[in-house]
Amino acid sequence: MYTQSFSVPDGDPAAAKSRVQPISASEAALQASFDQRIDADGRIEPQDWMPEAYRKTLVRQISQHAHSEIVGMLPEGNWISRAPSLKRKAILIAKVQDEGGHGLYLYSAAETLGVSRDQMLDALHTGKAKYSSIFNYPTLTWADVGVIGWLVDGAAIMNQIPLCRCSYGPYARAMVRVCKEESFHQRQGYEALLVMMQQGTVDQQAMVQDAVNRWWWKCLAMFGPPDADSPNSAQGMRWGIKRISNDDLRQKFVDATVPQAKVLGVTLPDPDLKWNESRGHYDYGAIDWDEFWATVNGNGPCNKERLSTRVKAWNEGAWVREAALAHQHKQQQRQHKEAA
Ligand code: FAQ
Repeated sequence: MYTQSFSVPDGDPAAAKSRVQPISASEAALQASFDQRIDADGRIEPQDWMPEAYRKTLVRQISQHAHSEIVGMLPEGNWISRAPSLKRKAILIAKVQDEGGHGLYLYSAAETLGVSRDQMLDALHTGKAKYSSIFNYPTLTWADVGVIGWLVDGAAIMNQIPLCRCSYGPYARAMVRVCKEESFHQRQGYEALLVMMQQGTVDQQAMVQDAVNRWWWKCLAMFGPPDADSPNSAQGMRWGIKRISNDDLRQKFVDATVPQAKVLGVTLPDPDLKWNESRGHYDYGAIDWDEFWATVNGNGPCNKERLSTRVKAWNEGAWVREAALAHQHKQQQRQHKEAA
């Protein structure tokens, strides 16, 4: 159900060109060949010339995405020791581990743009870098773990499938594997909720509904500000980094999720949510953007806790990184000796 179209909205091909002004004849030629490749929906690879603004945009987006994956391990990681059965624990460990893996593919993709992992992590740990707003909310009950799988991973897949066709090769290729794994994450969450709703007690059903009430609006905000207030969208779409706008993805997510909520037997907490025959989509109510921006700017319920947990893990892992480097150094020395 999330393998929605990879289609790119039709647009004026001239408008698809970068607006960066060339500064010399040789740069003009490089810019022209870059534009041509973007217009032809081709891929840009690390060794290719690219405008500095394109590189910076990718570093920003890919590193934010990587940070989101590793900070995103924390809300669910809190439940590994409290999972209700061995089966649920095994699934949750695998899921949280996958998110760590996604972070690593994405840091590697960003490194191909000339930024180091230490620089990116330093930006995260000092609070300069953004990561997804959604991971600054608490996971109060076991039902939150199911709802994160169903709704948060569901929203993430909706946003990430178009990124498999992103113009930057290493990012696009990383996203193919990420999306396959996210699909399992979404399904395990939905299945865990289905068991609680269909075989659980009244209290368990109420717990699921409460979790849905708390996460629904936050998931809609995850897609980013409305298109009209999204400073990066126009250029990102011209460069083929973003393929579908924030609002269009949000709408796709609402349309895909309403029928799933019906099967599950939960109510989505929006009195304005109704099918609009003429639009062929569900209408939905107003998102609280003040609350979203407060969270993005560091004042959500768990921002401080998430960041301090990350910094603590980084500091406590210093000896592992040092030992791995020392081992690598020793092996290199041995290889040099053998080669001599
Ligand atoms: N949270 O102009 P736009 C996951 C910022 S992974 C925080 O629209 P853009 C897997 C935005 O950065 C979830 N900040 O920006 C998982 C920009 O600030 P800047 C992450 C946000 O880049 C599941 C400003 O607002 N996914 O969930 C958010 O064109 C379960 C203006 O916005 C990705 O990162 C937000 N929600 O579009 C893991 C996907 N939204 O940088 C564990 C890749 C916007 O100018 C458990 N990223 N901002 O200072 C993207 O697709 C895009 O970057 C958007 C934002 C759509 C997030």
